Amino acid sequence: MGILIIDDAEDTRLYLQAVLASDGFEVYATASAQEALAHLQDRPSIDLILLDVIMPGIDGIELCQQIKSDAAWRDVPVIMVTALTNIEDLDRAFAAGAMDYIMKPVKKRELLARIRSALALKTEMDRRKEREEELLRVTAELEEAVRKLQNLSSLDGLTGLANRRRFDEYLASEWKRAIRNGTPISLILFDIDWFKPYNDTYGHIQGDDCLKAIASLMPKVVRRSSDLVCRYGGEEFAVILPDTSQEGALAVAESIREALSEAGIEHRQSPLDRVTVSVGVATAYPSPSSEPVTLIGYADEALYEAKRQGRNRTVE
Ligand code: GH3
Ligand code: MG
Ligand code: MG
Ligand code: MG
Repeated sequence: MGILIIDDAEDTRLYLQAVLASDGFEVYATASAQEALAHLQDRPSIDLILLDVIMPGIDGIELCQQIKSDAAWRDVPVIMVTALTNIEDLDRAFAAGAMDYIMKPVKKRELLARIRSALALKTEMDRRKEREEELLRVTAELEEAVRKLQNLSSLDGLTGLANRRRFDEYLASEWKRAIRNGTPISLILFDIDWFKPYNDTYGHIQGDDCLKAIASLMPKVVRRSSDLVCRYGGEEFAVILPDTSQEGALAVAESIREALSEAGIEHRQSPLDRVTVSVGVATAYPSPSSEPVTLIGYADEALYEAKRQGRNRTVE
């Protein structure tokens, strides 16, 4: 254990040094604040500081303040060594961060007892700090794991879009918000045209790739951060558009349909020789007596109508 003595009186320094060295401590003696600071810079392995109060230049209390305001030394316990006449300074010494004090003339047994108890307190504080840091780390890891699980449980594994569970949650919460704010909410449902023949022709793996390709087109056409694109079912997708009128939703729906058609994914069994989608759009002004399921019903009817009218079109 390394102890740094700071005292301008040589006899005190020599005495403290002798007592501590004979008790097995590694002792460093300095005669001024400047000398002590230089020593601390060079030798960081100091476990405790014995600090005289009255010294020419920077006195003990000011030095204690300096040490305690430096992150590198903050945790090193400081014991003030003071003459009876400086007892009024003790309040200031404790305010400056001193852990304990000892009166001059220093008695050997008291000195060793106070040093041991300061070092024990320091060890206990270190242990507590370690436990707190460990607890913080574990808490952060746990929060991260919970976030990951929440993500996993709300995302569709194939496309990375929101899944049906997330769709239901988001629609319910946005429905409530729309009631509070008196704003509309729109829903787009779209379904791949002739997808069964697509799978039959190209195989299920390419069918999956087609679903992924469609999902990856979505960020370009659905841009508001409050909009949520979901994989609603097998080859059916949904977009929840909070605070969006019928007109706005129709524009988004048409840009989805066009973007897909323009992507030109080959589909020999489709009349247009490429993958297309049919789109249904519905808009509601939610009220406390209404339910989100009615909006889904309207969008579904519109989608069915788009299929009936020949596919690759949007119906509201
Ligand atoms: P329509 O134009 O009327 O929508 O005809 P369709 O053939 O697309 O409709 P249908 O509902 O008969 O077929 C949907 C097909 O989508 C059947 C099913 O095998 C396929 N499908 C559903 N989910 C997946 C999936 O995750 N991967 C693949 N590859 N195919 C899927
Ligand atoms: Mg002095
Ligand atoms: Mg379908
Ligand atoms: Mg289909």
